[in-house]
Amino acid sequence: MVKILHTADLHIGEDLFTSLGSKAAEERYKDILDSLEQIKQIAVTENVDVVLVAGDVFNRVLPSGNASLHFSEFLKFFLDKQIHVIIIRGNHDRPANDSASELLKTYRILLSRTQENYFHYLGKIESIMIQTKDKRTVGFVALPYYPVELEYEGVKDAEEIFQRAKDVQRQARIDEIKKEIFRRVEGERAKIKADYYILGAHIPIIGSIPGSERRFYGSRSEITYGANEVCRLPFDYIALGHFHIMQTVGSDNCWYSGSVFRLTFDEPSYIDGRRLSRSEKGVIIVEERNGKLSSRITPLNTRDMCLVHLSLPNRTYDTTIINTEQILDSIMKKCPIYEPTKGPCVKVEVKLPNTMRKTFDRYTLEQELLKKGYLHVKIEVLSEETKVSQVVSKSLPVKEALPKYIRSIDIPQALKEEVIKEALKIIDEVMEE
Ligand SMILES: [Mn+2]
Repeated sequence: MVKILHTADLHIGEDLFTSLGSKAAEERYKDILDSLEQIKQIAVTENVDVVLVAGDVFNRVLPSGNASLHFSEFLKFFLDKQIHVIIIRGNHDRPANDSASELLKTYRILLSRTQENYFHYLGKIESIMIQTKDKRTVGFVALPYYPVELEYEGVKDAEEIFQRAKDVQRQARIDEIKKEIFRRVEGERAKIKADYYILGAHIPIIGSIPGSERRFYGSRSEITYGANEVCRLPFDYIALGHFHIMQTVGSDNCWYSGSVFRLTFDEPSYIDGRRLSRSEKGVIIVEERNGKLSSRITPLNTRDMCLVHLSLPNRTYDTTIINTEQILDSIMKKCPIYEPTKGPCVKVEVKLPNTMRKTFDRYTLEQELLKKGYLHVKIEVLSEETKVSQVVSKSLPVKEALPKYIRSIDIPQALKEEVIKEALKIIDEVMEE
């Protein structure tokens, strides 16, 4: 029997929480350790052969001593039990230049001969084969995150003059790179003779859900992939990393395991009291069943994060005294506290009439919510009268679009012309470089 635990995006690091108060920051860092602990237990209970981390072990290339220590302990736990650990390089693991060495590469040096056999850090398109406890063989091919700079080589000279030509050329260049990437992946796959084949990839796939509600439609700054390009590759299972929402892509054996805890309000557990089953956290167990690999989710218990929208109209509330109790009630309904020891983080967006803005006591509300047991409170006040201006047109040159946009926003007329003048000056300066 073959059993693999697929996880990704551990993002171990305190630096994620620097904007929080010290107590909340400490608790949030413990959330990461708590998830790592749960993963260890799942691996033991399920008796897995391999723990596959599909990229982004640390939150930054140079992790803190703490982050490094805690990952080392996590790693040692598996290696000592002769469980293979395979790590694919993610964008957060990648040093700024290729001559620099990432910390993950250096771990090998410290391992004993036995541990060494179970630690596999794959930083390029490469492959390894492992043998499971009952002598089945599994071939793993790595497709790490590919750096942005690759795309721009060779298109720089054309950049300023022919916008369209640039896009075409750029796309052609990316297509070429991708063709080469797939050629190498399939080459590595063909090199191995095994019972099963698994691809581990840290890549953005178009059409999947990165974190927030909307889908990912591509980006100009990185190599993106189509689900059909990746999931059709000849593998029994494709273990994806990079996007933080757990989801299948393209087919049943092509999964993003998602992050192991909620990093930001972009992956909320509740929106206005509605539980988002989509952003549940977990790891994926891939196992052999009836001669093929199938997958199932094992949940991780993580701290809740909620998004709450409040609208406070004039007539319900006195303009000078805001009924804090009433607001608290409504927030607590929209962001329930189920485990007092694991108080949720809550982001409250309050829509207020302009007349109430000055009297709205954000500080007291925050303090009251903390007293109720929330770990971290973020309050954003929006004025009801604020007009949201539309960005004019995608096809308009920036020097025309910007003045048009500035003229459409709600600021004094005299100021507008001033702002436009400054903006155009900056654009000219930037474009000269
Ligand atoms: Mn990533």
